[in-house]
Amino acid sequence: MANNDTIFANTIFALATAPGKSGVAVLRVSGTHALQALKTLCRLESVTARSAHYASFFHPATGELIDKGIALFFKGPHSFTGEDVAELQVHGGLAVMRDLLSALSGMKGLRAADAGEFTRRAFLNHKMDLMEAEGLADLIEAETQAQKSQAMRQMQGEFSDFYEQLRTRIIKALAHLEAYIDFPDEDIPESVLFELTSDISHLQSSIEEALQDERSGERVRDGISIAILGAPNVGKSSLLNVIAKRDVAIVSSRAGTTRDVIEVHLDIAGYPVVLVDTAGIRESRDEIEAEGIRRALERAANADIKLVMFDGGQWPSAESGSTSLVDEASFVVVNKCDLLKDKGRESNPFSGPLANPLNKKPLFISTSTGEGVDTLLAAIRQRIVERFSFSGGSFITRARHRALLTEASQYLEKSKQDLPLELKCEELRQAAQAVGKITGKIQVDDVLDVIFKSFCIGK
Ligand SMILES: Nc1nc2c(ncn2[C@@H]2O[C@H](COP(=O)(O)OP(=O)(O)OP(=O)(O)O)[C@@H](O)[C@H]2O)c(=O)[nH]1
Ligand SMILES: [Mg+2]
Repeated sequence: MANNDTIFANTIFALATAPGKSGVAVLRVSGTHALQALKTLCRLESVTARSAHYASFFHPATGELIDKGIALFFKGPHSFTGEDVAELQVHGGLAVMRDLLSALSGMKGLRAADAGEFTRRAFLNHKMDLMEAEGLADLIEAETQAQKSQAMRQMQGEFSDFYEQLRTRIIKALAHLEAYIDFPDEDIPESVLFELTSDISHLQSSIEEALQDERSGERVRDGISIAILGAPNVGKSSLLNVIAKRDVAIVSSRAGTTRDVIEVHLDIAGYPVVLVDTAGIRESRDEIEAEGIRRALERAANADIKLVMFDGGQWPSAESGSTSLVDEASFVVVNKCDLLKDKGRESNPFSGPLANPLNKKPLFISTSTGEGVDTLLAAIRQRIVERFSFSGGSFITRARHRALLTEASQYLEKSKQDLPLELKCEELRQAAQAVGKITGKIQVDDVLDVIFKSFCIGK
C-alpha cells in the first residue's frame, strides 16, 4: 500500500530507454530529491553538475553493488524538466534494472513516474509549450522521413511561432478596441471601427489559409489512406500483395473472396501510407459479403487516394458500380492487361466530356506479370508528394489544433457583427483564448491529461 511518502513524493523516476535487454539503459530522476538520490546511490559526497561521473551504484537497503556506470546531474532550471535531474547510465540487464528501480522506490520522496510526466513537468516549468511537447511525442512515434521532419519542426517551435503571432495580433486588436470602451459609441471615429474590421478580416484570412492545407499535417502524422476498390475478382487483393511484397490477402478465382477490410502499412516517398484492400463491390444477398461491401464503400468515402480497378479481360466494358467511384482522388487501374483484347489500350470508356468530365487516363497493369506496377507506384508517389508536401508546411498536425483554430475564426466573425464594444471585445478575447489553448499559453488542464497520457513512461 502507498504510504504518505509515496503519495506526496514530488521526485519521480523512470527508465528512459525501452524496457528489455540492452547495452546501456538510462534511468532518469527528476525533482527536489534527485541530487540526494544520486549521492546516496553512488556514495558520493559531492556531484558536479553537467559532468560525467564514473560511479558504482549501491543498493541503500542491502549495501549490495548493483552496477557500475555513468552518473550525470543537471541542476534545475537547466535541465529537461526544469527541475533537478539525475541520469543514470547503467548496463541494460533486467536484474540491474530491477535492483536500481527497487533502490530508487525505497528512497524518501521518490516515486515511479506516470506516462509523460517528465514532459508534463517540462511544460509546466515553461521549458516547452504544448505544441512543442506534442512535437516531441510525434518525434518518438515517427517512423517515416516526412513524419520525422514534421515532428522536428513542431518540436523546435516553428509551428508555435505561427500561433503566437496570430494570438498577438488578436490581442493587439483587442487592446485597440478596449481603448475606446469608455467612450460613448458616437464619439468613436468611423475610421477606427473600419480599420479594426479590416484587421480582423486579415486575421481570418490567415486562419482560413492555414485551415486549407488538405489536412496534410494530420495525414503525415496519422497516415495517408489509399483504398483499392472495384468489382469482385478484378485483382484487388493481388495488387495489395504485390505492393506489400508479401501474401497478406487471400487471392482466389472465386468472386467475393475478400470480405473484410485488410490494411497494410507502407512507407511511400517518406510518407506513412495505409493501403486498404476491400471486398469486391456488387449486389449481394449474402449478409457477410453485404457488410464487407458496406465497409468497402465507407473506406472509399474516407480514402485520400482511390485505386478503382477494372478487369482487363472485360475492358473497355466497365462495371457501373466501379465507374461511379471514380472521382478527383482516383486512379483508374485496369488489371490483367495480359488478357486485354486487341486495341484494348486505346479504348477508354472514361474519355469524352459526357462519359467522364474528369477524363481519367487508365493505367494498365498486370499483377501476374508485374507489368505497369512500377508506373502505378510512381504515379501514386507523385500524387502524394504533390498533395501532401506543402512548401511552407502545415501548422496543423492534430484535430485539436484544427478545432481550436476553427473556433477562433468563428469568434472573429462574431466580433465583426454590429455589437456593443464590450461584446466585441469579449469575442476577440475568446478568439485569443482559443489560439492560446493550442500552444498551452492559456491553461488547459482538461487536455493535459489526454495529451501527456499518450507519451510513454520515462518521457
Ligand atoms: N490473368 C491474370 N489474372 C489475374 C491477375 N491478377 C489477378 N488475377 C487473378 O484474378 C483472380 C482474382 O484475384 P483477386 O486478387 O482475388 O481478386 P479480388 O479483386 O481481390 O477479388 P475479391 O476479393 O473477390 O473481390 C485470381 O484468380 C488471380 O490469380 C492478372 O494480372 N492477370
Ligand atoms: Mg480480394
